[in-house]
Amino acid sequence: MSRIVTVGAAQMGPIQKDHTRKEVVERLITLLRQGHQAGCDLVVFPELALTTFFPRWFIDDITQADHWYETEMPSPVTQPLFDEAKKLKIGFCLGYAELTTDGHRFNTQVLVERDGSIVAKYRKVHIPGHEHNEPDRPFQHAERYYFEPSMEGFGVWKAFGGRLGMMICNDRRWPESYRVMGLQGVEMILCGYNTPIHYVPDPSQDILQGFHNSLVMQSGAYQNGSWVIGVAKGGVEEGVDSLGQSMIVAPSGQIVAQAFTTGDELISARCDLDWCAKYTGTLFDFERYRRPEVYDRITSQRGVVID
Ligand code: CDT
Repeated sequence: MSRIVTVGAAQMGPIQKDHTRKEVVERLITLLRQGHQAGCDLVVFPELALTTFFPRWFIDDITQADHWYETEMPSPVTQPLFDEAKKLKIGFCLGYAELTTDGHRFNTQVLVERDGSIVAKYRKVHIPGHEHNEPDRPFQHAERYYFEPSMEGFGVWKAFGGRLGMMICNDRRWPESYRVMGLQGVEMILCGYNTPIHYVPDPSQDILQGFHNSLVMQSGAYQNGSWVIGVAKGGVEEGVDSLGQSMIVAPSGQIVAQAFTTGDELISARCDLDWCAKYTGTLFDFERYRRPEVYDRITSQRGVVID
C-alpha cells in the first residue's frame, strides 16, 4: 500500500513594496487553482508570501513597520485564499510576518488542512542576518531586528494522512532542524524561503547559492528519510536578486521536481509517504544506530569550544 500526497510547490516571483496584499492574494489564488488542476492535496507557498521581504530596509522605530505584519490569520484580506482552498479541498502552507496581540514579532508559517481547519503554526527558529542598521551594505538583512526566534522549536503534526513538519528558510541550512523533526517521525517537511543571491558578508558564496540550497535540502531529506518541499520567493525584488530553484526532494535525497523560472510557477509531485520507511527502517533506523550518549555537545553547547 502507498500513501500518496500530491504536493505543489508554489514558487512566487518578486513582490514589490507597492504591491497590495489584495494583489498578492490574487496571485496566491491563481497558484492554488493551478495546484487544483495538477491534482494537489497540498500547496506550499514561500516565506513572507504576502509582502516584499521588508527586512532589507532598516527603520529606527519598529512600529513604523507594523503594516508588514499580520495581526490575525485569516484576516479579511487573506480570507479569500482560505475560502478558495476550502472550496477546492486543497490544504496549504503560507509564510507571513506575525505580530501577536502581546507585541511579539515572528516569522511564521501556517498549515491549513483540506477542510479549512488550521493544523499548526510554526515560528522560525534560526533567525539569520543582523540586529542593527549596517548602512554600508547594499541592502540590509535585518531579520534579527524584525523577528524574535521561536522558543517552541520544531513540531510534527498528523495531517494529510502522514506526519508533517515545517521550517523556514535559514532553518534549512541547520541539520538540527531536520533531525529534531526526524526524531518525531516526520515524513514531509515544508519550507518557504527568500534567499538573496548576493551574500554581503562573503560574496564568494554568491555563485554557490543554488548549490548550497539543494545540498542542504537533499542531505536533510536523505539523512532523515523525509520528503522536503522547498519553495522560493525568487527574482529581482526591489533591486535584490533572489534564488528560485524551488524543489521537491524525495527521502532518497533525489530532486523529483524543480522550478526552472524565478517567477510565479507551480511544480508538483506525487509523494509517497511510505517511501520514507525505506530509509528510516534501514540505514537511518535511529533506534538501532544513533548514539545519543556521545552527542551531548549538540544540545549543551552553542558555539565551538576548543579544548
Ligand atoms: N530569509 C532567510 O532566512 N534567508 C537566509 C539568507 C541568509 S543571508 C543573511 C537564507 O538562509 O537563505
